Amino acid sequence: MRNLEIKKKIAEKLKKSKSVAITCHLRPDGDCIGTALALMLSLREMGKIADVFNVDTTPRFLKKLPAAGEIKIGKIPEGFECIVFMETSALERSGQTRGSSFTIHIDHHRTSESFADLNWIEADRSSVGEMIFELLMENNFPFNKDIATCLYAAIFSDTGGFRFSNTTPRALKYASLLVEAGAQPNKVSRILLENHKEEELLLLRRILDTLKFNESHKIVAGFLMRDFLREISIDLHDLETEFIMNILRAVDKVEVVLLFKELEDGYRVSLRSKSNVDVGKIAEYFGGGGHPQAAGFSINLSKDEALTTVFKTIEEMFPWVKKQG
Ligand SMILES: [Mn+2]
Repeated sequence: MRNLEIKKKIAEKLKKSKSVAITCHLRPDGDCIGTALALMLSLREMGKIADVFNVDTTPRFLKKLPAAGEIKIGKIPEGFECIVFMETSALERSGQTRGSSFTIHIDHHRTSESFADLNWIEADRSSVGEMIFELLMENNFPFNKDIATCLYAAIFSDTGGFRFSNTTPRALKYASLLVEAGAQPNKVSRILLENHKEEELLLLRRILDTLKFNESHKIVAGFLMRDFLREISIDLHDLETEFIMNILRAVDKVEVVLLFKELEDGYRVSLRSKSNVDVGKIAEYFGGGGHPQAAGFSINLSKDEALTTVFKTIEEMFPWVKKQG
C-alpha cells in the first residue's frame, strides 16, 4: 500500500473509532508528546474518547504544552477500539501491549518496524508532527490554537528549532501554517528552550570540566556522572540536557557531540551531529537508534573503555572525522 492510501485509511479508521488511545515511545520527546496531544485534542473535538497513555513520565519542560497535564502514565487499559503508536519504531519501544485493539503506527524513523495493522512510515519526514498536521488538514479533522501549538512544538523540537538538516521547505511551510493557525513561536521557544532550573546551569559547569576531545577535536564528549546529580540535588529524570549538547555543538570545529550519562550499570549515550556524520548509524551499531542528526544508545563499559570504544567506532565508520583541519 502506498503512503497516500495508508494515510487515508488511517484517517477513515480514526473517524470511525469511538475510542482511541495514543502512546509515545519510551523516554518521550517533544515530537511524540506534541503530536500525541494534538491528535488527542482533535479526536476529542470530534466527540470521541481519546487519551494519551505513556509508560514513561513527561519531561518537565513538555508539561507546559496544552493538555500535557492530561497525559496518563501507565499501560493502556483494555477496551480502546484503536491504539495509535506514535513513532515507537517497534512495539517494545512503547512499553505497551497491543491487546485486541486495532493498531496504527506512525513514524519517521528509518529503522521502524511495520508491527501494526496500519503502518505509515516515512523516513524523509522532519517529524511526526509534520505527518499528523497533514493527516488532520487533508481530512478535515477539527483544528484549533492548542492543536497548532502542540504540532508547532513537535516540528520545532525535532528540527532543533529549525536548525538541523531536516529543516526542509515542507517543515518550514507547515510551521508557518501552524503560526497562522495560532501557534506562538516565542511562547513555544520559551517552553522548549528557556525553561531551565538554576541547578541545570550548575550541572553544565560540572560537565564542562569533564570534556574529552578526539585527536582532531571534531568529536567532543561530556560526562554526566551520578555524583554530580547527588551534589546538585537534581534527579536525572527531571533533567533536560539538550541545551548542554547545544552548547557543545556551538564549537566551530566540533562535528559530533556525545553526552555520556552514567547509569547504575554503564552509560546512556546521546549523540548529536552537525554534518554528514550519521549518528543514527553509530547508535544502531551499538544497539540503539535514532536519526542521522540525533540518536542514542546504551553501553555497559567503564568510563574510559566506553569513551575509547565510541571514539574509535566513529572514526572507523567516518574516517574523515579523524583527519585534522
Ligand atoms: Mn520524531
